[in-house]
Amino acid sequence: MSSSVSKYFQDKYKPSVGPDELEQPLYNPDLLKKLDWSKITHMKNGVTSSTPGEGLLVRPLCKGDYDKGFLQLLSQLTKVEIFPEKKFEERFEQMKSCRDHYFVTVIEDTDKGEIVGSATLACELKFIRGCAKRGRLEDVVVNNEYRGKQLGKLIVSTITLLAKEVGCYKIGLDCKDEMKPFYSTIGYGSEKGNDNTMIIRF
Ligand code: 16G
Repeated sequence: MSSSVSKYFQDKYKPSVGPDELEQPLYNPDLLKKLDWSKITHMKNGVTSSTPGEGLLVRPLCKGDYDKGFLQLLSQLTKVEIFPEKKFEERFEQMKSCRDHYFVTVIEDTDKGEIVGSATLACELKFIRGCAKRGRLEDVVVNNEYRGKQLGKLIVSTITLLAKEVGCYKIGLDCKDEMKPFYSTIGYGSEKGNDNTMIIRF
């Protein structure tokens, strides 16, 4: 790559593709600049998506992130096969072609050039509530070695604010029971009489 993804975003932070095709962001990074952190009280030391901490960068997933340990990070959440880069690029393009639907957002350790946190906002278009949009918080993961830096709260709050910014009327999530206390510190909670997630696994 002629310059790193992180340098590109730090220096320019603009939506066009980078000097190398691999630097393509999944969605317009300007969206992250619009997030309103003013009402967020659970982050300490002024940490936001624009000021994530020394050597860290919050940005959209990029096509070149296959080489930055993105799949390896996801494998800390659930089963992930490490498939070839071509397959990653195909899935990336599929997601990108569903305009305004997938907002995979990552935290990069820019010193190491490694993805250390990730979460996805998936938007579902509906006919109800005047053709509303519902957000889903998916695939939240932070590298175990980066505990204690508020990165979990940072990535989840970023996705929550992003959902608001793109016009979702609500955002929800499924998680393991043990994670409920964590999400409740960030404003997520059960609704009375509406607290059931039911699934069939295939
Ligand atoms: C968790 C994730 C979900 C992910 C699933 C994978 C959050 C908030 N929830 O429930 O997004 O897809 O784990 O587990 O990140 P599975 O592979 O067993 O379905």
